[in-house]
Amino acid sequence: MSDPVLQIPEGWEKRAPSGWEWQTLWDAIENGDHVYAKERVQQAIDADIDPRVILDHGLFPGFNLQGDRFSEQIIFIPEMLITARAMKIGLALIRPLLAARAEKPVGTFVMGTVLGDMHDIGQSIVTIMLENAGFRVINLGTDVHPDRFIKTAVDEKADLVGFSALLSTTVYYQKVTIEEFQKAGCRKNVHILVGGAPTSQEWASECGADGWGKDAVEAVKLALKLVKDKREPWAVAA
Ligand code: B12
Repeated sequence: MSDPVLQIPEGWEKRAPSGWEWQTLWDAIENGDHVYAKERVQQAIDADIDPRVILDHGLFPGFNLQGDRFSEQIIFIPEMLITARAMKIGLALIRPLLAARAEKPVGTFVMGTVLGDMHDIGQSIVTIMLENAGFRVINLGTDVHPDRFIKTAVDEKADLVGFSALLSTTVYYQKVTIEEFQKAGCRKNVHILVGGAPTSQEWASECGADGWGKDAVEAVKLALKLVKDKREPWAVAA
């Protein structure tokens, strides 16, 4: 069990909306108890709590706490993985609720984490927010080879493509993947966004992306702006 050095900061109780018992959900995520986390998220949904509130106030506190412990090497991969699994089960329950708010698709977005990188919590959140804003999102998951990004973008006639990377060793594949789009002759058909903790606006410009999203909110703003600026249409198959 994790060292109690790091705790959920005081004040979370005051920030979280009252009238619902959040602590048990924080604990379930922190301890990676995915069965109980799922039950509590479902109970929050059944209590008509806004899914964004469940994400921000229910899922993040326990996840961020474990994330900080992982960074401080107080816990290691196995503990972090079970917390990530509980987080993802919670995300999966709220995802359709947020997507259902959207009316008609504003564009098609292909999202994935680049080659060699297994981190997918951040890009899953961006996906949920994009769906909430009306995008049809095809999420390719993690460790995505450039060819797969290209094939999916072509097949789905994507308007935008997003590459997530969390490791300083894998951000390089954002650049490589953009170069592969160029070589395949389809860079002109899509807007490309990059994101993930080690990225920046400076990096986005350097690697030839059309934009960088610091977080999910920025990513959505940028995607909504770019989708209005049409790229060259995809060729229609004969
Ligand atoms: C969870 C986690 C894991 C989990 C991943 C589980 C999963 N399913 O994702 C596990 C345990 C598997 C893991 C493994 C490893 N990890 Co790790 N991991 C983390 C941790 C704790 C949290 C990452 C996260 O989910 N953050 C929360 C999300 C919400 O934030 P985010 O991803 O940045 O996303 C936001 C934005 O960046 C943006 N965004 C994200 N993607 C995109 C995409 C687009 C297009 C846009 C526009 C925006 C956008 O929007 C998101 C939402 O706001 C971080 C440390 C930390 N505290 O951040 C380390 C961290 C990223 N891991 C790290 C390391 C070193 C590893 C390992 C190499 C460890 C090891 N020794 O094996 C392995 C690598 C495995 C691999 N090949 O990928 C280092 C990376 C250091 C570096 N700079 O390279 C970190 C920083 C920890 C540390 N300080 O040492 N990890």
